[in-house]
Amino acid sequence: MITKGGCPHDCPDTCAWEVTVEEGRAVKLLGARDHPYTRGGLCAKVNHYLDRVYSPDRVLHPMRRLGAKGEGRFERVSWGQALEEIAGRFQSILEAEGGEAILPYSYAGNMGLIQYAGMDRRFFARLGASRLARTICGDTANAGVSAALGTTTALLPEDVEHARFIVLWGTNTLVTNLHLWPLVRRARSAGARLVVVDPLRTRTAQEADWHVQPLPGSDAALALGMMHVIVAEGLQDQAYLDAYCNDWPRLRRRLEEYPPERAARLTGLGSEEIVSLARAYAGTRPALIRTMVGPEKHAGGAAALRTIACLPALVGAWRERGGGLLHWTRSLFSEAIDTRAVGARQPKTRTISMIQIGRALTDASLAPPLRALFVYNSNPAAIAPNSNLVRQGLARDDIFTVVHDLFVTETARYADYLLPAASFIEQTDLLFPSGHTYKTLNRPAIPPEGESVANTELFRRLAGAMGWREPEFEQTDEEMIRAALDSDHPYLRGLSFERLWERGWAPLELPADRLPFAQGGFPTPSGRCELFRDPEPGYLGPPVDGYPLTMVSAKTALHFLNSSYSHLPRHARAEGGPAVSLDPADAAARSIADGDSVRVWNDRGALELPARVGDGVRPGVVAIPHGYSANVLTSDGIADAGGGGDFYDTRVEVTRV
Ligand SMILES: Nc1nc2c(c(=O)[nH]1)N[C@H]1C(S)=C(S)[C@@H](COP(=O)(O)OP(=O)(O)OC[C@H]3O[C@@H](n4cnc5c(=O)[nH]c(N)nc54)[C@H](O)[C@@H]3O)O[C@H]1N2
Ligand SMILES: Nc1nc2c(c(=O)[nH]1)N[C@H]1C(S)=C(S)[C@@H](COP(=O)(O)OP(=O)(O)OC[C@H]3O[C@@H](n4cnc5c(=O)[nH]c(N)nc54)[C@H](O)[C@@H]3O)O[C@H]1N2
Ligand SMILES: [Mo]
Repeated sequence: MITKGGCPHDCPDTCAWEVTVEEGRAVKLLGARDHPYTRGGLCAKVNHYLDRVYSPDRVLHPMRRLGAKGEGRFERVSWGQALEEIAGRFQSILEAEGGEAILPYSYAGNMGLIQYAGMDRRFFARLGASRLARTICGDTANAGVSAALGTTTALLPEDVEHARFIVLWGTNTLVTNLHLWPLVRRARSAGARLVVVDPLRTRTAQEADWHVQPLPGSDAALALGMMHVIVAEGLQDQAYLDAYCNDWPRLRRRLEEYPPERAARLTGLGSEEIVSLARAYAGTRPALIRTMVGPEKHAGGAAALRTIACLPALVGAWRERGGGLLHWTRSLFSEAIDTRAVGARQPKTRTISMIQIGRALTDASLAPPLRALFVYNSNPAAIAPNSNLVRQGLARDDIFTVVHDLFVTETARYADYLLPAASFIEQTDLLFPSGHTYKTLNRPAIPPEGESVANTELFRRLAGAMGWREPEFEQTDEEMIRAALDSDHPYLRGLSFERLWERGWAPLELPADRLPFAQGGFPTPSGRCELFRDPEPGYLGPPVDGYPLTMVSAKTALHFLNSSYSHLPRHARAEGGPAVSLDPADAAARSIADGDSVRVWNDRGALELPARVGDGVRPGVVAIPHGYSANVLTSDGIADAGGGGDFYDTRVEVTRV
């Protein structure tokens, strides 16, 4: 039997798949060939998703901690016992300290509509728990892009093949957004030139016609330097600026501060390279810039993205198909789908940043103090910055910790109760991607393994154990999805739950001749592209904390998804273990040779790793792939807008051991 579904991972591609089940066991999981965007392809991670489903290490029963927090020793208990004890603890915390002493911690381990945010939001709202600022990914970039454009959705991926100049600006398409690549390839075979702007020589950068390698965090300076050249040479589209943009005179004055020589100093590039890039960008049409989240993870991340987002207006790139900025597509779905129907109105309790969870868990002055932490859809001990501090917080015996996951993750080792989560092929959800415009219905191919449950079911059970009888806790998964689809928005024209169930996926009904902003119409309050509102376009300068090298820990691990899959032998083997990449000059200055064992360290922690000396990074930069332990070293500051982190501003020293 074949069941249609799709991948709810935190990834722009949201691939459609088909699962073959024989005698109750899933034996094959393949990309759905009829899907117009993902076209039967999956990725190096999900090609072996069934390894995850049937892993001998999977958590299949509720477990209670034995031994000390962090040891990861558990004993099996029944669901009844686990629910009763968790509900009991929550009740006594409610009575003693109030709901704010309880903190949910979740992110996008599952990005589906109802498994990302659904029953859980209702549960924590009813509890009056502290709120979590879920800003670890995209919010800073989005703050920058929407300050300029009024939206986070402009071009669509299908526009890429019409472009003749493509800039992948701080995004590693071949690793993180694989299904965009065929469109890039098609544009290139029609003559497009491909530029990658990235301090690392990623797989994607290696494939580019031109790899521009600025210092991390310096994109605003690069974009302003390009703009300076464009304006100095009269290459701007003055008619577009006058008709559709605000604050051109102020931007123009700001540009005077960024002649190419200064931009070169700030970015660590040559000024000729900035001049050539500016001329090529302004002189080739259509010109498309693709952004995701790489450049956001800096103190000036929002200013960087907002400055980049102003470039298309400066040269009038929006005028033709294939010109402009491609960022996300998700806002199209949130306009059309009634997401409020599945969540809950959150009471105005205090908010704690997920970026600074280490600080919150170790802050003795919090009032009320944190007494319980409930982790699901995330692995904060591995993915949140400054992870030694996070672990110090997780080790506290006076914070009751529940974790719901499929594996004994770094975080789960600290759990008082570890509850088994269902895999993607064992649950129902509506998937709406951030990287294309086809929604997918994920149908369960097999029943949950062992005693595992989907997030929705977990919080239904917990609400029951709390004695809450409101109908919102009785709604089934299907009812929740139907409620969200019950919308007369034109993008959903002709769509029904039944049709989705049958076919697996459906496109959003978008206008065929969609040419956003060709004639202005920006969804900003003024209706114009805002060239100079908060955050102002400008360069905030390099990080200041002492150490000489900047460490970028980006998503270069092809076989991991953040920390997911790092626990599976096949994926871990294919990835080959962590290492630190160094530029030959930086290595020589420290007497480090390729393969040497080195210590990478700063005030927050230290890692001992093999050194990879070569062209993987530019001078002044080192790189450790995200998904291992890089966060022992990372900075836990907050970016200039949107609440994101400054992970890639981390400064370190490297010493041979
Ligand atoms: N294989 C795989 N795929 C994934 C993921 C994964 O972990 N593994 N994660 C998923 C998630 S959660 C997300 S958010 C997306 C992210 O997708 P991307 O945004 O493409 O990924 P990142 O690795 O965060 O950043 C992209 C690049 O930005 C570069 N970069 C860092 N700082 C700067 C800077 O200041 N300027 C410039 N120009 N570039 C900079 C990094 O070196 C990196 O190569 O990928 C998703 N897809
Ligand atoms: N150093 C560094 N740190 C980073 C980044 C970086 O580039 N560098 N990137 C940041 C970014 S962009 C992001 S998005 C975050 C990602 O951070 P997280 O969202 O925490 O990502 P994962 O490590 O994949 O952890 C997801 C967990 O959810 C579990 N899970 C999967 N499905 C389900 C489910 O249905 N139910 C439950 N209960 N659990 C499930 C998985 O098993 C996994 O343990 O990391 C951030 N941290
Ligand atoms: Mo992310």
